[in-house]
Amino acid sequence: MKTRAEPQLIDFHPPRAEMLVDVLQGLSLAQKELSPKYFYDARGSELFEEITRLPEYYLTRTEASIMQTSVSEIAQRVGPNAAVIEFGSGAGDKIRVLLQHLDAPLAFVPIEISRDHLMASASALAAEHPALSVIAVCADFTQPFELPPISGARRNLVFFPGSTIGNFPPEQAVSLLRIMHHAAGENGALLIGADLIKDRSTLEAAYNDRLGVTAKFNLNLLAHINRELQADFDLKGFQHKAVYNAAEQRIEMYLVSQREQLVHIRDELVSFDKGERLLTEFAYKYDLDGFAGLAARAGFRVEQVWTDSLRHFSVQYLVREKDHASSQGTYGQATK
Ligand code: AVJ
Repeated sequence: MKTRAEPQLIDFHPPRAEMLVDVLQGLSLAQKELSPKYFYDARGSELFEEITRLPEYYLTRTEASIMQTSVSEIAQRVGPNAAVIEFGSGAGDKIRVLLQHLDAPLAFVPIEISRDHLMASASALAAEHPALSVIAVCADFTQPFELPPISGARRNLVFFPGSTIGNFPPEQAVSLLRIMHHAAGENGALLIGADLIKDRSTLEAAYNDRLGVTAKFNLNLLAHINRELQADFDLKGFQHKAVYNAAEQRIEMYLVSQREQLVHIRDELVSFDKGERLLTEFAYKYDLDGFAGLAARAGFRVEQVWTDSLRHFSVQYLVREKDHASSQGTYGQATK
């Protein structure tokens, strides 16, 4: 007999046709590109979990330690009876420490494109917190989607950890922050992880690990496209490359074509020159002023910043600026 209600699922999972159009569009640009959101099939999610445990990849563990030491202060700021809305909840590990410390949270709304991850983590959290109403939303959060109505919460807290904001160039980042500003609602707040600018060698090592897990993660994008769109990328024909572009304050990840080659994607042919670079990901790095500037453009004011002793990473508490134009303005797509 079932003793507990399963979490409610609201499904906006994008159809495969959308991925095909998006992939072909990216490959038709002079600088060919693929969206980093396609990294995360089942294998890609597994490889990312492996990345987070690498000695060079300081981001996840630094953020986790900041959360551990600051969670009481964060809970104090949030106050009682909050609804927590997590963008890109993944396997659902990051929310635990927060939910354990918040004062009687009312609802948890994870938004995640991988339905398997979403349902597994939503069910587990519902079981751990019987009083919490868990509403799982399967969606690509860079596209417009409707949040379910959450009644009775004193405040919405949007949670966006991991420096995933760094995947988006400034204009798109502001659009995404506006979507979160809207989701936070009146009196709402955003708790966000942002990776900080540091020396090149630390940054580049984090994206060029010795074991080659990041290389596998990058190449798996092609395997995902092969499977999902019946394409024939030769994974041995491309090599992983990650460099820090200091002028743009971002890591750039590429797959470099090892020879002249043709790739079929359904009825389309895409050609690569030898040495041609296919862009797969940006990971922007911030200084505190620069990030506050981005936040301000989306109607947020930075209320508190927590960092580690090396100032490698930041967790920031942003509140909605009263009467900011963007609360009524556009909060459309974060990508193209
Ligand atoms: C999950 C987007 C924050 O940019 O550091 C890790 C993804 N890419 N290694 C990042 C990633 C290569 C990660 N984010």
